[in-house]
Amino acid sequence: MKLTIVEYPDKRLKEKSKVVEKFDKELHGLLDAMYQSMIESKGIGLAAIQVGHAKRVLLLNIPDDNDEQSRDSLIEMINPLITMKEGDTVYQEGCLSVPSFYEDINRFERVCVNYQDREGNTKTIEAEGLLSIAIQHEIDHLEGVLFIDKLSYSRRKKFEKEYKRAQKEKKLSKN
Ligand code: QAP
Ligand code: CO
Repeated sequence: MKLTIVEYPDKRLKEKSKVVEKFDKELHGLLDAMYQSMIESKGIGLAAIQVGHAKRVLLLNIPDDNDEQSRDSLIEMINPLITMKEGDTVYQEGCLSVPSFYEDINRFERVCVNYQDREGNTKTIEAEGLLSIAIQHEIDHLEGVLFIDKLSYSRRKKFEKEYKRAQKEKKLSKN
């Protein structure tokens, strides 16, 4: 299964994803294909809706201290739920669905999350730093929310202008 990344302003990115009830081969196939797409696109996080599947599924793969990404640290979250959030932090975020745009976004510093793994086992994780930010960013995708939706009115206007210009140039360079 070869997946393509859905890019803004595709309407699918606004869909609310559905709870996963079957932890079967089909789900495992989606997870494996998502991992491949995320690594190929040099991403550290990916939600299923970004490859056109409206399921409450996401991947996280934060690089280590040597900036290396290893499959050993891959986290697969199904039906995640934030059970605790505290503190504030700011990070310059990007998104595979909004290529080449980065902006400072406010998030909680620490979160606790309950989720299920690919077999349906319940797990819990406490996260801070980049992992905590990535979890919040990816869970937003499940609700149809993009990081650009969190920008102030003026920064959002600036984004729309810059992004449309970049898209136009992208199209021209294909000819
Ligand atoms: C979400 O984002 C995230 O524009 C994952 O040209 C963001 O993997 C987690 C990417 C901030 C934590 C902090 C973006 C790759 C990857 C681009 C990504 C691009 C190529 C974004
Ligand atoms: Co994203």
